[in-house]
Amino acid sequence: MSQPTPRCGESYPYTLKDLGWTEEHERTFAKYTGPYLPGRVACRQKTVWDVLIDGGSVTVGISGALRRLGRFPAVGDFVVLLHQPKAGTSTIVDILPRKTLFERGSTGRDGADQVIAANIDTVFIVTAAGRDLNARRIERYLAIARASGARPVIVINKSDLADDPAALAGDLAAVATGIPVIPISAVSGEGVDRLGPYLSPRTTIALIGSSGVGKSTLINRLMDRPVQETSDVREYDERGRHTTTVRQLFVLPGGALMIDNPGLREVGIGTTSAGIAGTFPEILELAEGCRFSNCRHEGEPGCAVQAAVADGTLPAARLESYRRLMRELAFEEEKAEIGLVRLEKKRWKGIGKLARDIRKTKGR
Ligand SMILES: Nc1nc2c(ncn2[C@@H]2O[C@H](COP(=O)(O)OP(=O)(O)OP(=O)(O)O)[C@@H](O)[C@H]2O)c(=O)[nH]1
Ligand SMILES: [Mg+2]
Repeated sequence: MSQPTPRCGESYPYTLKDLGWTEEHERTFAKYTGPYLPGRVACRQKTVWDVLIDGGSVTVGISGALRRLGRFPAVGDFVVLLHQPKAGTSTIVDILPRKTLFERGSTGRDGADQVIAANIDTVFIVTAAGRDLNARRIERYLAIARASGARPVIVINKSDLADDPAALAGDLAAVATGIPVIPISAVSGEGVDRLGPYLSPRTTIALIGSSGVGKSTLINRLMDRPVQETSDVREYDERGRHTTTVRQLFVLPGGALMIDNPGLREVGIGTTSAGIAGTFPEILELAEGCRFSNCRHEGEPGCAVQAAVADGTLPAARLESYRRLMRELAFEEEKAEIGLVRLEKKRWKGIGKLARDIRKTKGR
């Protein structure tokens, strides 16, 4: 192995099955005959990955081919390692097909860094009683969680700070139709047992939310020991200090796999409308009654959605939020299209150059 000691954490004496390895993975992996090992990515630090393997872990790099293709393994990925003990190296050479892919949308230029985690069953959208508890932010998180294919659960932490903890879930009732909303206190432990049904062995849960909401404090409580650093929020605006800087997967004592993430600064909506559709079901249902099938609910005649706002059935803030996310989606789609055109032009330039080089060689 290139570096036997994992950099992001401790050693992991787990079997592949404990890590969520299934028969389907086994079938996909069967084509690799030779010095190959399967594993699951627990942590990534810029150019090295901690990979959990049967009974241990290794810290490795990725093959040049994966790098050239821009295929960077994410935390939670099942990967194929080319294991060459004689040469003292082990390298990730492939990523097995992902069941779900959790991305934060296109907010930056480096697409690879937009991936939050892979193969997630459940996303705990963590917010906290106080300033972070904001319906618009939760709608946005719900849209990207739904787009990933994972099941979202809203966790309202710091219930011990609320004047009326029982009313916390009610604050999100309008935006979280059909989604479990669970108030807890990671510090006192109140309500944490209600997370139990989502923590079955071998299921993977990702924690997402703003910095300072208590994601790492929750991990420490569920691990029964301090595995992650935590730090106070700023008093004047209740914002966190971005204490966690790398994503990391932990195996909880009960056997569930949980990924702690750095606090998200911004969450883009990405280029898929599926998440938005699932987040605003009542608007989509109302839209069936609009006169025009392509109605954008922005003043068109015969708009059933705006009629619902006018008669008080639909809160105006909810429609505004839907419109904002749809506008963002249209912008992201346009950006992605421009990006594709550029890529295509670059490719044709490359092919043109290759053809000129061949002509030159032949002419000689
Ligand atoms: N009162 C109260 N404070 C909490 C609770 N959970 C966490 N905190 C405090 O909130 C602060 C931030 O907690 P962290 O766990 O570091 O927050 P985080 O979400 O991991 O933050 P980042 O790593 O920056 O993304 C710490 O001072 C915690 O002690 C809670 O249930 N109640
Ligand atoms: Mg943290």
